[in-house]
Amino acid sequence: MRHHESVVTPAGEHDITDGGPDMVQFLDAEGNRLETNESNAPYAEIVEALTAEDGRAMYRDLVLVRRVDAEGHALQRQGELGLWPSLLGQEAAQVGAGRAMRPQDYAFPGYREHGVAWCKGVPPENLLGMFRGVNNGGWDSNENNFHLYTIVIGNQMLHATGYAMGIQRDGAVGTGDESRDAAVMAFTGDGGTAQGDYNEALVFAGVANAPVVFFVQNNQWAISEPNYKQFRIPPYLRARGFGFPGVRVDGNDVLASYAVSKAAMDAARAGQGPTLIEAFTYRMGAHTTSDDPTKYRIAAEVDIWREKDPIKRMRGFMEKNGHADQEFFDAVDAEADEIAARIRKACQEMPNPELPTMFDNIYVDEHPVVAAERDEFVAYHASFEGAGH
Ligand SMILES: Cc1ncc(C[n+]2csc(CCOP(=O)(O)OP(=O)(O)O)c2C)c(N)n1
Ligand SMILES: [Mg+2]
Repeated sequence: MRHHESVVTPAGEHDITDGGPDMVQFLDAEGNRLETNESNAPYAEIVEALTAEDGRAMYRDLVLVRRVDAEGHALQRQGELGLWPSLLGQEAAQVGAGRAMRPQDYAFPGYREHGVAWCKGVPPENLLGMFRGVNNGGWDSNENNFHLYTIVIGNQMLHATGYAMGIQRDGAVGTGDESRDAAVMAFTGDGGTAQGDYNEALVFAGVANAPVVFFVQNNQWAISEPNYKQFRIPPYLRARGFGFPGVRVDGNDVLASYAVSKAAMDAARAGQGPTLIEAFTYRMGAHTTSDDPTKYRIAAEVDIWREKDPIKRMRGFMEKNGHADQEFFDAVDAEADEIAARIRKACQEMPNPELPTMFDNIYVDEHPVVAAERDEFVAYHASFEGAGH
């Protein structure tokens, strides 16, 4: 075994902390800029074109997104939300991808993509309503080209491919007009790659040469299922079988995530078809607030990944290169506090919906079973009246 943390399984050796030599990386864990090598060379030009100001903007995104996420977690623990899926540890993967999208590009998220939502301009307080149970989504997908969260694992890959085929048919691919050419980014996790929907979507996308980038955040776990129970070879290598390129990128390195995502989205918009990006990262927290990961994973694994923290890494890079001073870092922290206070207030002030509205919009026409369930539910709630509830 190369690393003590490798897991040897019937499917071979799985290293859950080291992405291997194919992984595109520009910054090491301390924020040192890595030399050009075979894996990162195709993307070096994109990174070189970034300015110190671009770096500061990315760092700000990372910190603010982490703070929004921490607030979501706290609000759940205080009883204000029913559930919260944390993105802790995956900020760089998401901010890199999100920043590679243009306004006309469309994102199809799962349920953990708060960082992509942020980059697409969805107000963070709008993410909370669904998890508070006061609405079924909380934002207009077409306002920011950011689809509603999808809980059904892998389902959004089909939506994404279909949407991308629509863009093709609209003729908004490969025209050379930067404000018109569009592409789609579809987000799922390592577990999502085992779904039928995912595989069907990739078959269609490949055959149609559709303008879609599949962005798989491999955070090593699908609730309690580790990678080795989901696949024998990693997602980026499986892309070849669908007929398009696959790239593994360091998901904790925002520069790498951005560069690989930008190259893939530029290619898709230009009519060169899909790319599969596997962002190798780690879910630092629980699956959701309903989960206790200490039941199925060891603390040593989490400790190894803590060292690879995406914010620490970017800050190290900026400090080493004199791209930001203490005043900047303090200002970002202060802004994070303001946003946290704002979304907390917004959450607590969200009006409760009328009770039976959750039974609306299930069928176009009234359905007898749904109607019976609604009546039973309303009667059940009415039974508490006068009982102090
Ligand atoms: C079709 C379907 N099957 C099962 C579930 C239950 N479920 C919710 S999250 C999850 C794991 C998903 O893991 P992964 O794709 O790796 O994403 P992550 O949560 O790690 O971001 C499962 C099995 C579901 N929501 N949908
Ligand atoms: Mg996962």
